[in-house]
Amino acid sequence: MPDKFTSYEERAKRHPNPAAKALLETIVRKKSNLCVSVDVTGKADFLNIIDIVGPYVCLIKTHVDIIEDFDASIIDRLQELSKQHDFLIFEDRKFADIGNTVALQYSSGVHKIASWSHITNAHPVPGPSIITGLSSVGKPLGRGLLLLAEMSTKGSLATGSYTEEAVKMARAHRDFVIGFIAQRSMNGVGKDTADTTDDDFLVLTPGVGLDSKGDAMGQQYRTPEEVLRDGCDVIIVGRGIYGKGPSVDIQSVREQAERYRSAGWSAYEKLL
Ligand code: 6AU
Repeated sequence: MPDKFTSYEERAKRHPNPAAKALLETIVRKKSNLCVSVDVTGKADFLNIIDIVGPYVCLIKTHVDIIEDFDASIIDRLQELSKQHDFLIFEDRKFADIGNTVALQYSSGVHKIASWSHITNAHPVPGPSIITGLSSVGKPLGRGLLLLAEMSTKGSLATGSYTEEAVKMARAHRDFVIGFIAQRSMNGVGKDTADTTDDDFLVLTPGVGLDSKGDAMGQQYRTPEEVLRDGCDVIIVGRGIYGKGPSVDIQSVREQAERYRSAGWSAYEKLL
């Protein structure tokens, strides 16, 4: 895989995990490798933005714990929009605890993430037991997990041997771990040369912006072209699309969503 560029279409055909397969198929069907990160705190803005960007994305990323007026109807509507506009859902929960605790956080509580989120993510810091815990809940439901192998922030500690160990953990749990939050392709990372196993990890990449290089809190942005060239598969864009608030300009959100979709797709086509 690392030495040969493979299309999303070919990868969809052979991917064993249902969530990864569905994501790759959606990318192909909609010609979109764009995931919009909807980091707003009001229910109305949250659902409005998703309704507007829905046609342009393969995936919607949520942080449901930041919604001030959260109730179960938000999830019902999110699921309706997911069917109507044909996108998958990724709750960016960043689990980071022992297996037993993350299994409860994933299945239960106010948000019941596993029941509606096709994909979620976890920090590898506790070791493989975090995968065992999440997999006990998510695998029977056909869900997929991403490990945070790298981060987009200045001074991130997720580098070097930490990143390599994360990839090794994923390799040992391919049935449930579908890839990474990272800044480049993770195929082949941490492998000894004798190991010929063929990696096909999805890489979803935050820290993407066309007009800005970062924010005042350590975020760093690269362009869709730069991240695709480095082997990333999905671009995650938040404020680049809906601005920094407080109010949301719906017409501009639509234009930016199409602009980023088109930039992400042309960057991919250049690699084919
Ligand atoms: O485009 P932004 O900067 O408005 O939003 C980026 C989104 C935020 C972060 O919580 C998330 O991406 N993120 C992540 C994820 C997805 O796990 C990891 C990371 O290293 N950097 C990052 O920004 O919702």
